[in-house]
This record gives sequence, structure tokens and C-alpha cells, in this order.
Amino acid sequence: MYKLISVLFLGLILIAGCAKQDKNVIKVALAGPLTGDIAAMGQGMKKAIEIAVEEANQSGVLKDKKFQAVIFDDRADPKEAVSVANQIVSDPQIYGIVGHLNSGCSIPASQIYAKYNLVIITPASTNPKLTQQGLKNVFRVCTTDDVQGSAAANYVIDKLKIKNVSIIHDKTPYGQGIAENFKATFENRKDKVLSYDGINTGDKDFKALLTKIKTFKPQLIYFGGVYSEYGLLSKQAKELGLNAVFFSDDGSSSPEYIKIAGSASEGNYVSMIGIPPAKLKKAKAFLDTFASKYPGTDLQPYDTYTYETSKILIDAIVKTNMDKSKIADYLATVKFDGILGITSFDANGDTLNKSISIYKAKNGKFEYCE
Ligand code: ABU
Repeated sequence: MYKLISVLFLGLILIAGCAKQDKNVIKVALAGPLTGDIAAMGQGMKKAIEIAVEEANQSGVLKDKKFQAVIFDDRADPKEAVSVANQIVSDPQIYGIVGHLNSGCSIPASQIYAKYNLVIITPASTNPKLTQQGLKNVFRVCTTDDVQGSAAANYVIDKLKIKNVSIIHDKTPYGQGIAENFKATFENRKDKVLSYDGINTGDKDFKALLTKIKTFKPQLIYFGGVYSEYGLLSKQAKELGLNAVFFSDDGSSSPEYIKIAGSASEGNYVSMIGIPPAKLKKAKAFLDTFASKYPGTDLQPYDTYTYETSKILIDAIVKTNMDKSKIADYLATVKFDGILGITSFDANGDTLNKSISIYKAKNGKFEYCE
């Protein structure tokens, strides 16, 4: 009886929901961490898709219809991402997904989108496995961790002249994956990895691990993970008198890192996908809009990427005349001329743009090195 009432109640909610659907609305979903330790990056993605959607609507490209960005918080949690994916696929007005941010979320969620032939384009998930699943609905605008991890290791060896490192990762598909790529290149080049340890995301006290690492006297500590833990590791290392240089990845390349680590961030490094937004000639209009809409708000690492991803998805929806079944095929051969230059995808759905930049924290800001 209880089950029957529940089913009827759910049915009523669905009918009420459908009745409210406006047929003139074409929805594009943004899925990412809107709350939690890395919410700053997810909130940046939300701002970016909203700017792209507003511009598309102002251009009148859909004539009598309007785009709408619908925002889903996966809290950087793979289980929550699956729940979000199930909500997304149940809304027939959603034409595609921009997201997720975390590879650990994008990988399971993409399998659900695939069952419904919904396209997902990620501006941020960099673990190679995402596009190695044989799913034709998956695309990514950011280059992968094998490219970035090895670029970081080569920079550390060639430019910083480092001979030995300790490596820490956050045990996520992203953090551990990129740390393994860094380690492989470092060891292939015959330099020494003194220690290799995993931490848990969300932990706040790393002093026991850092005290152990201090005994190895590493010249540099590489961290595979995101800014929340990178900030605490850098700060606590300094407090312990561990004076190694720190080096991390795109997930750590947020100005929030510098806020968390404070003066302990000075002289530390991150790598980042792509070239700096300020050097992208065509990004100026987006950067100006962002600055005037959100004065005093820092640009987060994936904002330009999310804006571009949103434009790519919107363009595909328009060019396929809102036929969901054609969007993946359209993207497979697209040459999108946008703020990142020309974006095209290989047979797996990975961008052909593979540039990586290195930044160093100096005077409370990330400064571009190369
Ligand atoms: N690419 C950095 C953070 C997101 C992820 O791949 O998990």
C-alpha cells in the first residue's frame, strides 16, 4: 500500500513537472561542485555558462526559443554526480551537459548520459580514462593528465634543475592519475622519487605525513589534487620547517590556493591547461563581460574553458536544428572557432589543443612562467 501511494505521488510530481515545461526553452545543463571545498571553481563555471547563454539569447539565434542554463551541484562527489546525471537525463528539455569538473564525477556520469544519447562536454575533467570508454557522446575541451603530468615533470627537471622529489596525491582518479604521470616521466629521466603517498580529500591535518617527508629532504614536493588540500599542505609544510618547493596541477591553479596557503604559497608552482586567458586575443570580450558582471571576483581556472564549452554546445544544438540525436556526430567533426582558437576533437572526443602553461606564486598572485 505504502509503495502504491509513493508511486502515485511520484507520478503526480512528474505530471506536474511536465505540465510546467515551456516548450520554447532549450536547456543546457552545468554540473559541477557548487558547494564544498572546491566550490569556488564550480561557481566560476556557473558564471561562465550563464554568460554564454545570455549572449546566445541576446543574439536571437533560436528565434522564437530561448536557451536556459540549468545548474546541478555534484559536490565533487562521484555518488552525487550519478544522482545528478539521473536527474538530468529525466528532463527531456536538456540538450547536453557542460561538466562535470571532477574526473571522478565525469566518468560514472558519462555512462548514464550515454544511455540517453546526451552529449557531455567537460571543460575540466582531465583524466584520460574519461574518453577511453568508447562512448561517442563524450567530449573534452581540456587536454589530458598524461600531457600535463609529463610537461610538469620535464619543467621541474629542465628548468628548476630538481634531482629528487616526494610525491603526494589525493587518491582520486584525477589526483592519483596525474601524480602517476608525473612520476613516470620523472623516473624515466632517471631522477629520484623519494616517496609516494596518498591523502584523503577533505582531510585538514597533514602534519604527520609532512613530518615523515621532511626526513627525506626532498628538493620539491609534487601534489596531484586540488587547491583545498594543496593550500593546507603548503601551509603546514612551512610551519614544520619543510622548505621544499611545491608544485601542483590545474586543479590547484585557483587563486583560492593562495588565499589558503597565504605567504607559504610564495615560490610554489602549478601547471595549467592551455595558455593564460589574458594572452587569448579573442577572450577579451568574455573577460570584460566577466569583470563588469562580477566586479572584484577572481577568474577561476575553468571559467574561460566553461564559457567556450558552453558556446560549443550551444552552436551544436543550433546547427543540428535542436535534434539531440545529431549533436554527437556534429561535434565529432566540428572546427569551432572560439576564444581558445580552433577546437576540434579526435576520435575519442579529446581536444586537439594540447598546450600547458606553468605558473609561479609571486606577491600573492600566480605569475605566468611559460
Ligand atoms: N582537471 C583538474 C580537476 C578536475 C579533475 O579532472 O578531476
